[in-house]
Amino acid sequence: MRRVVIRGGLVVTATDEIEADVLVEGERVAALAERGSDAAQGWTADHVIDATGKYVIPGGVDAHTHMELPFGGTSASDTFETGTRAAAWGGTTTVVDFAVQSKGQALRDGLDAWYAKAAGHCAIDYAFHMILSDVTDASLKEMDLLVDEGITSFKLFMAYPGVFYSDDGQILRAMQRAAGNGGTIMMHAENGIAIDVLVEQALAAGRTDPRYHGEVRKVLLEAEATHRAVQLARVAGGPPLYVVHVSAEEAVRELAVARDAGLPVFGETCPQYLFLSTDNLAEPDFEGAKYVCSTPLRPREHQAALWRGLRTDDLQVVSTDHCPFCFSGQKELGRGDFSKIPNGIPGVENRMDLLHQAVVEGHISRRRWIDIACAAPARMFGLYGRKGTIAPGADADIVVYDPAAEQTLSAETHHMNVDYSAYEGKRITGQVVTVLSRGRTVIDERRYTGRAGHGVFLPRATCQYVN
Ligand code: DUC
Ligand code: ZN
Ligand code: ZN
Ligand code: ZN
Repeated sequence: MRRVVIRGGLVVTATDEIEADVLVEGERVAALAERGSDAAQGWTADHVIDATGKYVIPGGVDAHTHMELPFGGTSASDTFETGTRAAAWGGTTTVVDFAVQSKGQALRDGLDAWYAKAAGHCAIDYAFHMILSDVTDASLKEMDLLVDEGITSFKLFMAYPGVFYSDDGQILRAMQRAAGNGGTIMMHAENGIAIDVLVEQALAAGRTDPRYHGEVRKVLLEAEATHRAVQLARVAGGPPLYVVHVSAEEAVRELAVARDAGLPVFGETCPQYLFLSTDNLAEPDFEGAKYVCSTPLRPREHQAALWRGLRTDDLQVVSTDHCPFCFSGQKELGRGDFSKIPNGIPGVENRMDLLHQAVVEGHISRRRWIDIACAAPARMFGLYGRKGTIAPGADADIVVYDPAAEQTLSAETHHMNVDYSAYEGKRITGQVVTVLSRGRTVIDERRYTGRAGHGVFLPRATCQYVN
């Protein structure tokens, strides 16, 4: 078995910071030992990685990506091959993508289509959530089978009437089923029925620019939907409820109230809500379209509440909602009608760096960085033990991170298959140097050495997150 030793770094996990060397045997972490200890000195290795002056951190777990998602008459521009390669460049070694059930389709068929898209193409390991867009007696029964297969989380939409939308009765039924089979309910919490009325009124009044996307998708309609989701989950018998892409202070408050009451309610936010704002949506010459996603970007004042939520554990996870569409030819479909701009922002490559920048700027601690980006998402979605930490027996998904390197984010240098960066020109202190995925070096001192097809499908346990 190949033995790799990573020497001289500061190992940072969600719970510890230790000056330790790490021994990898084959695909797993075999041991950690204090730097300079007899144990560490005694290790022989086929390959030694010098991590002096660097952090040694677990590979990132991005629990929210949309590779190749069909949306608004087009399709997200990253394939599993290009998207997972970009993830590796950014220090992420696991993605959990969303398989889609279309209206009228069996869950089995939607899921099999996703296995087919991903199998043999991924540079890093991957798992799936299942989007439910047609809650019927048949699909409720299928949920149980999926849980047994390691697809243990189900996303429902209170938004997008006619596409992904479920009404309150369907949501309640899916939640009841999850309460029985151990599944987690993920919720896109926006009142899409009300939003569609406001969209129609805005367009009729000639308000067609990208910034109106932000104006019609009101904070109150996110907060209302979040509140309703929490109450429905309680009525259903309390399956774990994970609210995705929380963007607004008022929504964080709803989660905090639920968590203070001891409910298994969780929240995710994304880098775009922490670093971008409605100012971006208002950029001239239709450039605002680059920042159209749902939930939408909010006025800058909301960011403080999101950072606070991450510190107080009212929000547990930062994922990307990576859903890239090129400006040219894709975002442009919405010129003259913001409702036709495909929704989504690219970011799978940028998450670990942006959150390290947040450490540098004092928003979160170093350990909290690893918690929200690695450990908590692994626990939340039943991957902990294998993913999200550096410990004997865990998969050797390890990043050597240089906290002092300076870089500038740009579409010219990123590896995502999209023609713009939402963070163009942003200066970041910190950079990924080397990445191991199950013991294999996929980034070697900023050279890509990975391979499409190295990544394997990860069946998941049910939620392991303990409040
Ligand atoms: N939001 C997005 O921005 N894109 C895809 C789906 C979603 O809910
Ligand atoms: Zn969503
Ligand atoms: Zn999403
Ligand atoms: Zn090397």
